[in-house]
Amino acid sequence: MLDINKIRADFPILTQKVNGKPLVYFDNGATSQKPQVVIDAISKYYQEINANIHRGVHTLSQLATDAYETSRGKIQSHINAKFAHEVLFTSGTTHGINLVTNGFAAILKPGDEILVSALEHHSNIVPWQMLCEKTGAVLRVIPMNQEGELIMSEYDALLSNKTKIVTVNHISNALGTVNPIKYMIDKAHEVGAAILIDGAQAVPHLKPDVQELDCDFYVFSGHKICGPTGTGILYGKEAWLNKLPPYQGGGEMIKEVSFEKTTYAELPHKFEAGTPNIAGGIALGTAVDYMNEVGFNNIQQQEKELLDYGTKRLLEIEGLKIFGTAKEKTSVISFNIEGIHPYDIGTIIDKLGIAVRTGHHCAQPIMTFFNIPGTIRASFAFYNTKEEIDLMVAAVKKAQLMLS
Ligand code: 7TS
Repeated sequence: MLDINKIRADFPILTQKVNGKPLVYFDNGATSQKPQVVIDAISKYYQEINANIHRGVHTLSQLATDAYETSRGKIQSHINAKFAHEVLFTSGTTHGINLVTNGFAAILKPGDEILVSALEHHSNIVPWQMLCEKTGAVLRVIPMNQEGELIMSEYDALLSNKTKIVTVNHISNALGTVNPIKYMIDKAHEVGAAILIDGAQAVPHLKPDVQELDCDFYVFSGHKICGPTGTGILYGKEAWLNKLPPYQGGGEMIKEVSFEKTTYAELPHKFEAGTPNIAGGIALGTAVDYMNEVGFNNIQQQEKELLDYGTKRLLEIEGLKIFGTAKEKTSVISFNIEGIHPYDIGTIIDKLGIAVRTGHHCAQPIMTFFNIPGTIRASFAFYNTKEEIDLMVAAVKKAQLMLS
C-alpha cells in the first residue's frame, strides 16, 4: 500500500490553500501535479548543464545531449519499445497526432477510410478531418453505447480493405472508459490497416507495452504523468517512421542540405526539427522514474479505491447522474445534477477549494450523444484521498442547496 502522506509530501502544490480552503485537486485528467524531483530536474538542468544538444563538441553540450538521450532511453524501456529511435520527443499528444496525420497525407488516396472512435478528444478528431479534406479519404465513426463503451460488433463491421488507419484512445478523458485496444489492434491488422493509440489518459494509470500491444503508433503527453507541460512522446514502429515524410523542416532533421536537394537525417532526428524542449525532455525522464518508484500496482490500487468510494458517495446525492459506467473504467467520474448547469456547480465548489473540470472536456460528440451541454468531471490521481472526496461531496451538496 502507498504511504499517502509521504507521497503527498512530494508535491509542494498540494499544501496550498485556494480561496482560503485547502486545495482539493481533482482535475488530474487535464494535467497532473508535479513532484519536487521533477521541479528540481528542470532547475538543475538550467543551473548546471544548459546547452544546445546534438551539435556542440563542448562539454556542456555533451552533458545536455547525454541527459536528453538518457531520458529517451528511460521512456523506451518504460513503454518497452524495441528501439530508442522509435521514441520521438514531441510537445504533447496533439503534436504527436498531427505528426502522424501529416505523414498519412502522403499515403492516403480518395476513398480510403479512416476509423475514429466516438469517444475521442478533439485532438484525435480534428487532425483526421483535416487529413480527409487534404486527401479525399473518408472518416467513419466507431459508435458507443449508453455506458460509454465502444461497440465492437460495429467496429468489426466497419473494418474492410478500404480501412487504412484506425485511431482510438486507450482511455476516454471524458468518461474514463478503458477501451479494448488489444482486440482493436489485432482486428485492424487483419485488414492491413495501421492503428494509432492515443494514450494521453492511460499513461497516468498504467504502463503500456507497445511491443505486446503491437500498435503502430502510441502517443501521450508528459504533463499528465507528473512531467512538464510542452513535453510528449510519439512511439512509432520503425517501419512506419521510415515510411512517413518529416513533419517539420529545419535544423537537426537533415543529413545534407543544398539548394538543389536536401536529404533527411535518420530516426529519430528526422522528426525532431529545431531546438527541442531539452529541460522538459530530461525532466520527463525523471517523472517516469518517479511514477515507477511509486509503482503502477500501487497507483492502480489507490485509484480503484478512490473510484469506488467516489462513485458510492456521489450517488448519495439526489438527482445526480454519472455519465460513463463502463465495466472497465479508470478513476474519472463525470456527472451532472438534475436541473443545474455543470458550470454553476464548478464555480461554487471552486470557492470551497475544489478543482474539477466542467464543460465538454474537448469531447463535444460525447456530450451530443448524451444530449447534455457538459458534465462536472472529477479525475483522481494516486495522491488523492477519500477525505478529499468527502470534501468534494459536501461542497457539491452545498452548491446544490444554493442553486435549487
Ligand atoms: N487525447 C486525450 C485522450 C486527452 O485527454 C487529451 C487532453 C489530449 C489528447 C490532448 O493532450 P495535449 O496534452 O496535447 O493537450 N485532455 C484534457 C482533458 O481531459 N482536460 O484537459 C485536457
